Amino acid sequence: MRGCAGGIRRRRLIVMTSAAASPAALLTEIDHVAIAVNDLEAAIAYYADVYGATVDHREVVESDGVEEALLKVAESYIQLLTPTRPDSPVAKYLEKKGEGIHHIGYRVADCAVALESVKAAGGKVLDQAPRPGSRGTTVAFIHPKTTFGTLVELVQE
Ligand code: CMX
Ligand code: CO
Repeated sequence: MRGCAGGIRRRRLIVMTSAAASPAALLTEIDHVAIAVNDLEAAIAYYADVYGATVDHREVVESDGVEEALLKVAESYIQLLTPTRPDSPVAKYLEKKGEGIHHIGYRVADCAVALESVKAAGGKVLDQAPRPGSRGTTVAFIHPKTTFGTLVELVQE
């Protein structure tokens, strides 16, 4: 059997990778996709009625001025978020942009290590050091202006 048909030479594609220069893979899983909503109960009911997604955890995080409902999807969560006070970051977001995706939470093995890596790369961090998040996690936020427009939360379980 001939390797090349009709005189067309088969070219071997050489895929260049930069594995040697890359840092260790810091993001291990999607922890949650956070959605800002005006009416938490209505959003919970929508996800239950339409997708059969039920609430796994609820919490008021006073330090962030939010109430959340976490709906489990496989090993990740949908984090429905609503503000508890007018100066909440989520209140500002709803006022300016309306309901929608507020941030992505990436699971990391060690939040401090991941945060230092972001800082070393010149990222604008919103937390200089890891801090408590909901459900007993340790978190740190990265400003959307240095992450191609998406607010990023590093989440260590
Ligand atoms: N996603 C993408 N862009 C966003 C954004 C978001 N969630 N929130 C604000 N922005 C944009 C604004 O549209 C604005 O852009 P333009 O300048 O182009 O108009 C810019 O970022 C504003 O930046 P800023 O003035 O520095 O900041 P704000 O006062 O708007 O606050 C932010 C934004 C991200 C700094 C603030 O929300 C914050 O500190 N968030 C981290 C904490 C948090 O979000 N807690 C709630 C969730 C808690 C949880 O998940 O448990
Ligand atoms: Co979050």
